[in-house]
Amino acid sequence: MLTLQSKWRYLVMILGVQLVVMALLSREGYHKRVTYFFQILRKLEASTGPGIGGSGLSGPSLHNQTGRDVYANLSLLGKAQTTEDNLPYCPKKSPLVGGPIHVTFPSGLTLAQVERKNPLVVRGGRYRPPNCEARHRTAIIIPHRNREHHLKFLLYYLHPFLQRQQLNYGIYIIHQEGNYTFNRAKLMNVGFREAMREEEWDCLFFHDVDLIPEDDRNTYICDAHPKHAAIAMDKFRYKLPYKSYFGGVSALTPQQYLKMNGFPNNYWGWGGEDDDIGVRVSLGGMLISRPALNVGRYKMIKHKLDQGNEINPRRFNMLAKTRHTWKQDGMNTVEYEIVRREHLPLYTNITVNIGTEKGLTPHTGKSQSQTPVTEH
Ligand code: UD2
Ligand code: MN
Repeated sequence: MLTLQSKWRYLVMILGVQLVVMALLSREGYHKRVTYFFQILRKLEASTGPGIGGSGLSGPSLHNQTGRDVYANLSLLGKAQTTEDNLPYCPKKSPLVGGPIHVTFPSGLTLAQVERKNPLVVRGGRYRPPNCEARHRTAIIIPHRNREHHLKFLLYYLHPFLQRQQLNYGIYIIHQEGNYTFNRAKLMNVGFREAMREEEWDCLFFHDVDLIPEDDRNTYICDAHPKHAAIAMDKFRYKLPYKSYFGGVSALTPQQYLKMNGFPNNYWGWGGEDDDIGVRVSLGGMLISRPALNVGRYKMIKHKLDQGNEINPRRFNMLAKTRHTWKQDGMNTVEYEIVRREHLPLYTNITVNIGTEKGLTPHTGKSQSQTPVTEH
């Protein structure tokens, strides 16, 4: 038999359990409704813009990876402010950053369209957050020749990606003039000097033109040690190919870059220079820092070996000597001649004559990095 008091206790308990169950159910319903709402919103956005789909450019996805449109959230950036004084610092973690990005390569994309989709990017491919003072200044250095098609896609993806990270950034294309053998690492040395000439960047990203980041959380800022960002690429089945690998996309502060005497100037043609750079990191007394495997993801636009970038047969012999050569060859010896510097709407183009392995420039014979820069 229950006493009156225990009856009451029993009733109150039942009522409490009911209340908890109701609260849980309604919460789940709320979640469902919100998720459903966002699904509809995403579908609408995919069919009417502001994504590529909206520009009538929707193309087949190369891989069926889920993720959102790279221009999602861009409208939340705010309007440009007229007064730039006394802006508060941006939050340490940008509220605009999402997760995986859906990467496709539509056939009809033009640079003019990329420009229209990035109204806050100014001449030279520069940007700073309109409503807050950026905590980081990052320069992207891209070695380039005959890859305009890839460049267009990279710009399409990189601009909104960097804006969502609330960075003060600039994009530099270092374009090798002429048809002589390509030299990726030397172009990076040129990019370093020429970018630092323009602004006190606190981080430089050395970036292949054909690698598209696939996750918003891959933050384009520097670490305490040189960072290798492209650790998971589709071409290597999203795994690191080997432990000391340093190719594709890497990031160094100016101090780190100078500590290892920059990159080598003497790797002409394809291969080896990325491993040399990796060795320099440890010769400079530093370690390699990396993002998480699910974040440092990239898609490489498929391509063949370029004409003028044939495999360098001497790369293994050269690599064996890096520990003896790194102080004699690098940032302290780079010689080049600036041919053109253009502040274009989506990037700064620096066309450079880097000569051949026999030395600088058969045609002008000038001596180089000291040559006055031509402004256009
Ligand atoms: C790998 C590395 C790359 C580099 C190269 C060897 C990856 C993802 N990348 O790339 O970092 O170490 O091997 O040199 O594994 N480029 C031009 N025009 C040319 C040739 C090259 O613009 O005619 C530039 C462009 O930015 C390109 C980069 O140099 O992305 C590397 O050349 P690649 O893409 O032909 O070499 P790949 O994919 O084997
Ligand atoms: Mn490539």
